[in-house]
Amino acid sequence: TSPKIKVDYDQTTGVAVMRMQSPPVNSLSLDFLTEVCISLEKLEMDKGCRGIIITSNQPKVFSAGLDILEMYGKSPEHCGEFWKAVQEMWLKLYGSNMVTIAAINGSSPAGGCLMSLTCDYRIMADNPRYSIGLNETQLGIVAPFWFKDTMVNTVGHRNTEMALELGLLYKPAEALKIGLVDQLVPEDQVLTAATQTMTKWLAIPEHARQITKSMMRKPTIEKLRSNREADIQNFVNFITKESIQKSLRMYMEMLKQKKA
Ligand code: CO8
Repeated sequence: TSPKIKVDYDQTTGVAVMRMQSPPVNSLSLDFLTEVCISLEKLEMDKGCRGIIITSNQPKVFSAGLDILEMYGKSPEHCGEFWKAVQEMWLKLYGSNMVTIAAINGSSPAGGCLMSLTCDYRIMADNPRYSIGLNETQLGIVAPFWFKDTMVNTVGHRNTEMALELGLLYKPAEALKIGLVDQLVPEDQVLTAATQTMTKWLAIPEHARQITKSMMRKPTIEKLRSNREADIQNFVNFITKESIQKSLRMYMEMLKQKKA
């Protein structure tokens, strides 16, 4: 099978571009998450690598979020393994010492939004057809505490409360207004803008920046790190409930109908 992640690492700048290329919509399957983590580990081990830009090679979509098929009709064991991989990706990205920038060149619901929220900076294509947000409640599921925490750390309590309860997906202009993304640029300039921003961030004394990032994020990271097993158990109990499985099925049918 072809790689779901393509990494272009430029040794002269110390910047890697991570391109997600898992057709059709870069949904975060177990295989995909595993590949992301392996790519990140490789980059972390390379002492010369100082920054990562995450973007999509798929048209119109950054990432459709967690692969719903990994949570539907699967055994508790599988769900547990899947959830552990989701945790792992978040821990790696949110806790990364490197400068991370999301170049959001398409829609980014749920887990896709979470992925971009783990970055230090978010640049989105200014295309009103795209949207971003934690829309979990619309699927009848509940964003876990660490999804919520990451959102609160970015847009504050009130914006998060409203966004999460209503499962809001924001158009780029609205996302910019609440600080869910930091910058909008024309679609063909997302990567250029990300590269420019990266240069600015990498000009800051590295050690000071890293300690500061860690200081800001550590309490949120520790909260999950010290509760991983319970969080997995919680997810498995929730997602395998008959009523939740039914919600997921209805949501998938809705996605298909929208298409027809
Ligand atoms: N998982 C699996 N398959 C998906 C997903 C997904 N997340 N998203 C889309 N697909 C499938 C579609 O069903 C479709 O399949 P098929 O070709 O067989 O009909 C194919 O991908 C293409 O999708 P679309 O035709 O819809 O493509 P568009 O380009 O029109 O739209 C979107 C792209 C905007 C990404 C759209 O597909 C979409 O809105 N997808 C759903 C996104 C979503 O709601 N994801 C939520 C996932 S849940 C999550 O991430 C966090 C869960 C936290 C768990 C908490 C529990 C305790």
